[in-house]
Amino acid sequence: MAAKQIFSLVFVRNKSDILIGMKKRGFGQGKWNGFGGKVESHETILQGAIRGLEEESSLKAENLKNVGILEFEFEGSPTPLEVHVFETFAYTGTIKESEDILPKWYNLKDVPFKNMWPDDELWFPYMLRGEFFKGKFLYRGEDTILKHNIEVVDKPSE
Ligand code: 6OG
Repeated sequence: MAAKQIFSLVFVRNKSDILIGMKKRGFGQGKWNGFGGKVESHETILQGAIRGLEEESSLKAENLKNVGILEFEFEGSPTPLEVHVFETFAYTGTIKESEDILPKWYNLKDVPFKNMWPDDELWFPYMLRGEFFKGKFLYRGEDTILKHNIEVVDKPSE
């Protein structure tokens, strides 16, 4: 099996709302998701998360908190994805649309799961409860989860 690809995924929140972005092109096109992307070899995962959020929304995060880890395998692909999920309630800057992403606030009661990666609906409740989670998903294409497992684990030390 090839080495994992490491990604960040950042959600900006306040008490009742969550900021997500519609991916306008590339992998995950047409889906709402958090912000982020591939972590580069010269940066830490946290640095990659801060950079990814800023590139895609123009916001600078303060106090990013790691809330969970997701591992995705795609049928027929040798390279799993390891996605490190972060949230922040504190940020500076003004939200701006980028070439790739259209950001939008949603009330937590109206999160558009039908237009998101199907795994989101399964692990969002852990994030919203503040439970550190580890999820594993096997996908067929972009829309079908063949197998999954989510567990609450101790948060790894940073
Ligand atoms: P860029 O292509 O924007 O990075 N990502 C996923 N997120 C969820 N919720 N489910 C998946 O199921 C995902 N696969 C990838 C990681 C892609 C962004 O999308 C996330 C990155 O934040 C398969 O550089």
